[in-house]
Amino acid sequence: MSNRRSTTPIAGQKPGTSGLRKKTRVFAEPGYLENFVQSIFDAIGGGAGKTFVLGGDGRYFADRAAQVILKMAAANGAARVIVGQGAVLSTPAASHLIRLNKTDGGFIMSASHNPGGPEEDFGLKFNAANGGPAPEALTAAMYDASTRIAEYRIVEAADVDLSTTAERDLAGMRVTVVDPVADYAALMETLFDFNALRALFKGGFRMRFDAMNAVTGPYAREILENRLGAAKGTVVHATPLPDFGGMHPDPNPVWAHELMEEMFGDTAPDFGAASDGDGDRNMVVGRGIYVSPSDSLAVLAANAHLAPGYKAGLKGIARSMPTSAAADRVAEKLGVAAYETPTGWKFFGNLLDAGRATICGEESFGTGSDHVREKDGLWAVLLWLNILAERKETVQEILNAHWREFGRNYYSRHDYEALPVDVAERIMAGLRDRLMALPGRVVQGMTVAAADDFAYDDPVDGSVSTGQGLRVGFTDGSRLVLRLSGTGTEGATLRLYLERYAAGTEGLDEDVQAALAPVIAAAEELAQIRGISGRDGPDVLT
Ligand code: VG1
Ligand code: CO
Repeated sequence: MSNRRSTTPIAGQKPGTSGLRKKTRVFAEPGYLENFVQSIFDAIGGGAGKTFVLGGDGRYFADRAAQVILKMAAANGAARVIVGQGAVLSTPAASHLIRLNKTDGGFIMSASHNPGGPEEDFGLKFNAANGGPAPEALTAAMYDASTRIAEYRIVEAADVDLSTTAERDLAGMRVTVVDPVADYAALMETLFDFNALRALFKGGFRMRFDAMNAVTGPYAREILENRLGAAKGTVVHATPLPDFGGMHPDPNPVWAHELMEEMFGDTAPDFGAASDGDGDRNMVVGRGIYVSPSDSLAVLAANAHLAPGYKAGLKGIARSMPTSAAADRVAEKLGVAAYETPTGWKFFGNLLDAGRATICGEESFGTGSDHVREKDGLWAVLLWLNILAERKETVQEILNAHWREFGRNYYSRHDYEALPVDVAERIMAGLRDRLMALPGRVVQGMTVAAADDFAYDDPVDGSVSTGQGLRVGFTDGSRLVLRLSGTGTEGATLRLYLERYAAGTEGLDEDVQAALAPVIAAAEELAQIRGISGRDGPDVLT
């Protein structure tokens, strides 16, 4: 029987900030997943003779999607697919397997921090041979293919047993089912001083890692509890569940509130951390102190040399545009280059491949390095632990010292979720139209220094990405940025990013929202988010 099935294009298969994300029921519609997977094969020049990695965060529908992807890989002539047992792989672990096995790329089934379940979200993204998310040119080619598709290929075969590690065969294609954790854990052992970390825990150091019923549970248990000797029970919500147990696996103070309560309570351990659905994000909390992701990036960059994997120093530091400039100050001090890229990890790939940057980060709880080509939640936690072990100080002491040395970039993101698309676009258009006239104007006592719609010229391949966020900078270093989310599946989410710099040594201990009050007021004056949307305030504040 022929492997070819005729089909017609389905509208809207356009990958966003990180792959294609839709409601699960949309992905489950007949032909939806098949069309997109074939569009990926078409965009990469076919699958013949190639090797791929396959895995995901274990969310609802992933078990069925994995079988479809395997059967389509076989029909497209792939030689081999390396699959995480149970079709599970964290995003950084998938990136590592792509690189370790020198494969042609990988399929990651995840909608990351979006909730999972039949009524929630599913997603699929393709990573290239460098282990990183497909760059814009490739995602554009996928979308283009999806608008012209006429047939897809799939073999008729029984489902492949993915429940145990083994070599299997699917219509002549090798399927290698691997332990999702082993190679990743081995990589971590090469980067961090596991002896020092074992000594730290042996000395009574206590931590809580909230895996939020998502993919990092088995990784964190193996590394923190089994290899490093952290007390049993250090990892909570450690079993990945298809609906994340109803949790919203987004590691921020709002969704990881259980961890926040623990860390601000009387019996708080020394260190707390949480991760997202697919394991690439991290939130870090000290006893009684929350570490903003932008500060975390800066502290990690400033102290990375304390971990064995980075003792030679950093080649450069890259951050996404809306991320605070705290990391730039570290780069300046270290005498290395600082890069500012659009939102989304795909823009760091070229800098990492070219050896221009070692550490990268985003304000959205993402940090990583050149060890893989994705952000990596557990990596960030281990680097923090390595730094704590070496400096023998608390998180609070380390942050205080950092701010005294570099000054403090007060920072917050205000999200307005599920706005009607036309309302969100009206707000964006209103500010965009006023940008040109803003320089020199005084708003809330601050003078606008520059205002633009961010465009990125990739210094490695010369590609240009426009329309990446509206930014207004003030002469005192304050800044506001407005952009639309590219990961949501319902309406439009508007993100307002706010920043104010305090050089110190006075004024380093203010309440963040209070410190940002003039910038918040300036944003409302210039963009009228509340005015136009009729909302009282943001839904989520990080
Ligand atoms: C969000 C974050 C962005 C991150 C992306 C994927 O995108 O802002 O920094 O790279 O999610 O992260 P957006 O377009 O919604 O702002 V993940 O952990 O969802 O893969
Ligand atoms: Co994620």
